[in-house]
Amino acid sequence: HCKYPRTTSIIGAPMTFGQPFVGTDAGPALLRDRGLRNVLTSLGWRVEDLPDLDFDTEQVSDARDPPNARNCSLVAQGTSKLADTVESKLRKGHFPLVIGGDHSVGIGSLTGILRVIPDIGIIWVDAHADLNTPATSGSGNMHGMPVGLLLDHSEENAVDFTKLPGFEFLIDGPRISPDQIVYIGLRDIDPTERLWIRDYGIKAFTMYDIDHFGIGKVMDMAFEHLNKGNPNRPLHISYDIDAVDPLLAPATGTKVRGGLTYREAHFVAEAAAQSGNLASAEIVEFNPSLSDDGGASETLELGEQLIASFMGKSLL
Ligand code: 5AB
Ligand code: MN
Ligand code: MN
Ligand code: MN
Repeated sequence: HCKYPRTTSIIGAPMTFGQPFVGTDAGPALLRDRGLRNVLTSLGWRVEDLPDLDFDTEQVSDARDPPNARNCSLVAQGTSKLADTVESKLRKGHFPLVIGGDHSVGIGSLTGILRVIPDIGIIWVDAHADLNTPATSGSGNMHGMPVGLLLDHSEENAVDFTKLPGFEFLIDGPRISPDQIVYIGLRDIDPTERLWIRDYGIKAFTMYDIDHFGIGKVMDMAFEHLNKGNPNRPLHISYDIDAVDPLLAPATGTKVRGGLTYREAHFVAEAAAQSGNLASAEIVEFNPSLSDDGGASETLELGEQLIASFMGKSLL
């Protein structure tokens, strides 16, 4: 059903409000300056390089924003725009490539994708599960909630979106079923997240599993899970750069030691591309201001290379 050559739409989503640090808004511009467009064209893509979404706002956080969902009205405003953009690009047959921004942008990307492809299989590459809700989050930071907000919860865990100013668009929005997502690279999980991963039976490959089985076997098992019943199931990859070991990717806000090696990080991206089923992708959580210049450019260079890998660069 795809038209060749395929077109990818670069969607810059310079969101900072999902976490406390300024600087996560710099990702899209810096990756463009490095020559992202040429990386993609050299892989054979037609490229639509859109202007960054405008999340710049004079509006201060709504006074009704609850403390357990910080800056919720600003996150809602941005993610609602992003959802509409992703939806419209997918409807045109484009491949949305979302560049964050903090991981709260996942709320928008996933909502947009689910409106068009409700059955999308999701590969969530992250040190964290991002499965909190305002009721469970210890930090109130919404970059820890994209999966938690969109999951099709049991009644007792359901999120009350009427208490989250701006998020009315999620009240009747599409949801992720627990068997629709797999985690890769987890190593810092909050107590309720752990409980829910077990209770809902979400497929999760932690760093322990990667050490135990090797990344090749882990990705085989991830696809086996997602492709049960449909070998051609469309897939989305959400790549949080903090999945990678902080020695290789220091310019990010929530570093956790013991992450993916350089080759493991690439293997995950290459395997996603090799599946032939990738329909959209997102990479998030660069924060060049949280590292020295060397660390910042090293992290961005890695990000660019990972994008090349999941957009189809092969070694041979
Ligand atoms: B990230 C933590 N679970 O909820 C929380 O970087 C961290 O998008 C969230 O994965 C990390 O604040 C969010 C402790
Ligand atoms: Mn994340
Ligand atoms: Mn993370
Ligand atoms: Mn992070």
